[in-house]
Amino acid sequence: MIRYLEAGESHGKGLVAIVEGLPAGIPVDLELINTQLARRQGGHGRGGRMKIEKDRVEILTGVRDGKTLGSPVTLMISNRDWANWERIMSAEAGAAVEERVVTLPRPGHADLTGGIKYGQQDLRNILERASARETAIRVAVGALAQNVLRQFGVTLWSHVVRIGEIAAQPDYAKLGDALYDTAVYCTDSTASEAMVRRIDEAKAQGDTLGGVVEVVVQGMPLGIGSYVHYDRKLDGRLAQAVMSIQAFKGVEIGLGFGAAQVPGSQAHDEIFYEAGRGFYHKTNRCGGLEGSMTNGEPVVVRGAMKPIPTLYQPLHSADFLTHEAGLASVERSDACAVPAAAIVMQNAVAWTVLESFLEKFGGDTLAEVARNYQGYLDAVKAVMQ
Ligand code: EPS
Repeated sequence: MIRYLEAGESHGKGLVAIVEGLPAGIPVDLELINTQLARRQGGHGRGGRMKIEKDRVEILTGVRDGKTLGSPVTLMISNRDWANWERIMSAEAGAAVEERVVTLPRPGHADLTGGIKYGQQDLRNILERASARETAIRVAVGALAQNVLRQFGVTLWSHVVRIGEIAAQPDYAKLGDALYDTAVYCTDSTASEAMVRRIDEAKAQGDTLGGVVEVVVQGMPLGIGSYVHYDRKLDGRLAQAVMSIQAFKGVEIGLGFGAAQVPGSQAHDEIFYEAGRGFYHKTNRCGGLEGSMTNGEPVVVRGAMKPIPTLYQPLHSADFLTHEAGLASVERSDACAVPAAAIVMQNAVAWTVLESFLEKFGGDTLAEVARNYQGYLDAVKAVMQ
């Protein structure tokens, strides 16, 4: 129903996306998109590049008078750093490709395998696209999806639940806009202070830190996704969305890996019924997904991010061209981008949730989708009573 393509290099002119299939008549709140972009740039532990960039989205096509037209929507984010790279990254033959050449691949990055696979001599040609700079445009696309979802009362929040060895005790009452004014987007203020100290320590040691982030989707009606075939399963689609984010190495839904450690009596959510309210659960161990369909409870997804591979105290490497031993290349780095990754994951999940939502309720206009949605809610209500 909906799809998008996106492109862009980290130090190129900018990042672009073409989003196709959105219904006509969706109000587009640019502030919502730009707020998500600003949050992605924030969080304690970010490096020098974020002082250069001030990401704002530009809409080139598909929106008029503040509403989608049903035609493809083109989004663009300019790279301010382009001013410093224009000669080197130029598309024209004769670009200054002899400058800022990278030949010492970073362990854990795409550099080495990418260089071999794509037949390059300069590993810059790999890192430019592998860079997490790309997540800026994915956040813009996901924030556009959030514009659609909020028409139906679906809202998404993200927060940090672990940085390195410091784990938080989440306080879900604190999920809200004010969270993103805090240092590491963590709802546990004691853990938050410890995380800031730990990030400073890692930075001083020239090291980097990973962590775990969680996304909560509120307001999803039950029955989005499907159990009938592997590629309609919402669990699987969410896992793909999360694992497609740079540096993510694990994903969990609800209890996740924890469900493997407890007996069935503590792994599932018992079903209750109350006249007027219908069927309900008292717990949400399944993270809002049973049989790969939403069950009406909040959807809870976690992702694990490994530490960023660009270390100021670089790891051992070997030169791509001379094969001599050396230390991995480093220009600039973030000591910790886990808070930023929370925002990236929130928007990646928003896109996937919207895909499944529109598969069920899709139409050419917002009004048509709203009719389909309301008709379904009425049918659900009839069963509940
Ligand atoms: C990144 C390296 C750094 C990060 C970048 C991701 O870029 P630079 O080498 O220009 O300092 O700042 O992240 C972003 C630019 C961003 O917008 O998040 C990498 O190698 O993945």
